[in-house]
Amino acid sequence: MRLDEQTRADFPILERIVNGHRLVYLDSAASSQKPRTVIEAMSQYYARSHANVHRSIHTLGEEATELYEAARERVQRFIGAASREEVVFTHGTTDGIDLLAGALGRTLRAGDEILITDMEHHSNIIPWQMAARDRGVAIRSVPLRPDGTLDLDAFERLLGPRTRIVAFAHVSNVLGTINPVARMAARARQAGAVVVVDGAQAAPHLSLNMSLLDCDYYVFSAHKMLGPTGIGVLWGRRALLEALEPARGGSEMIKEVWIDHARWNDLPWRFEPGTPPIAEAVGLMAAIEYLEKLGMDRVAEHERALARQAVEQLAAVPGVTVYGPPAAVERGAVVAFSVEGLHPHDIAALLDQEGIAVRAGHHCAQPLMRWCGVVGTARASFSVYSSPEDVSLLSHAVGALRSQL
Ligand code: 7TS
Repeated sequence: MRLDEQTRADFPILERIVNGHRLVYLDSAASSQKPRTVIEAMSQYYARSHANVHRSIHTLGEEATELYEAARERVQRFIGAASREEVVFTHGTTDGIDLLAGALGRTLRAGDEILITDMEHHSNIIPWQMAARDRGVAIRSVPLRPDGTLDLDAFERLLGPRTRIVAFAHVSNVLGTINPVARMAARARQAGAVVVVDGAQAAPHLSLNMSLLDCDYYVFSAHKMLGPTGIGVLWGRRALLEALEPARGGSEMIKEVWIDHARWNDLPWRFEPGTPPIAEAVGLMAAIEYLEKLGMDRVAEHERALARQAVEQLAAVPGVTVYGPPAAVERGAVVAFSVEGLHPHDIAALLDQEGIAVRAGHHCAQPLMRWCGVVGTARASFSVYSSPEDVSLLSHAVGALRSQL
């Protein structure tokens, strides 16, 4: 059975009728929909076990703490991390990069460089700009080749003795390009830089193993991988996390506090100040269980086939430009496109009339939009419940838009 046929009934929102049509949800890269098991796990948690974690010894406090830490272990196994101490809960990808930029930023000196790429989401640009600001630190960026892949020769040239941090996306949220993380990370680490990978668009779709990726830090969000909003994961190599001075403080991230100084708590809690997203951790655990039951290899294969179909069908519509690597190249579960003579927002608004949800705009990647030579694009993106019929409906609807012009 096809993956979408198996999963569709698990997602109550897909029963919705939008503007008189069956909902065709093609905006999973912005945020995926949630299976019933995730919704129920969170509701059960609130109905039965809620209390704050790591502070109360009463029964509910213990139960909530056990669930929260069980979620951490589930994440650890899902991403092939060496230990649970390496798994820090954040509020999402942006928050994870921001946490790192705040902490790593303190170690930067005038003349140091941060190397990013021209395909980054603003969440992997702005925190580094903030870390560089007022410190005399320069930001460099790896350009793209015409096919939408990174120019790896330029990457080699840009890597130098001053490069302290290299930060890049595993999968582009616009082009769908899958970057060679292990190869780039190995080179950057050889050059003495710390490697931060933005996995927001990879974690929902690819089988991950931190020991194979060879980077130092890896961040992602639960809400793009069938889980709830408000929680994300920062994975870091234990030795690096041990040495990293927290840049955010308060609450239970300490062991002992005096009026003028404090001793930090053990890993990973020293990076989790304040009451964490507990119900969200429970939801994320349910999302991972759901994905693991399907099998990440099967998920990747399903979404790859949909991306290929979308690239082929959309590119065949007259006046449509598809961005990113060609159909034959393995790519992530997003396909950005534009239609000659139509503003991306009009494309999205007209498709919405047919019940088809796509995102339009700059996708929080304005430098990349400049490279594409446009102010924005439309973008279709896929998840486990997306079907070949959804993609065909999209390409027919896009074709019809063109003929109405
Ligand atoms: N990095 C990448 C590559 C992303 O695609 C996104 C979100 C983020 C970081 C930020 O994630 P957040 O969970 O902290 O918001 N991308 C998109 C998108 O493509 N459309 O809407 C959000």
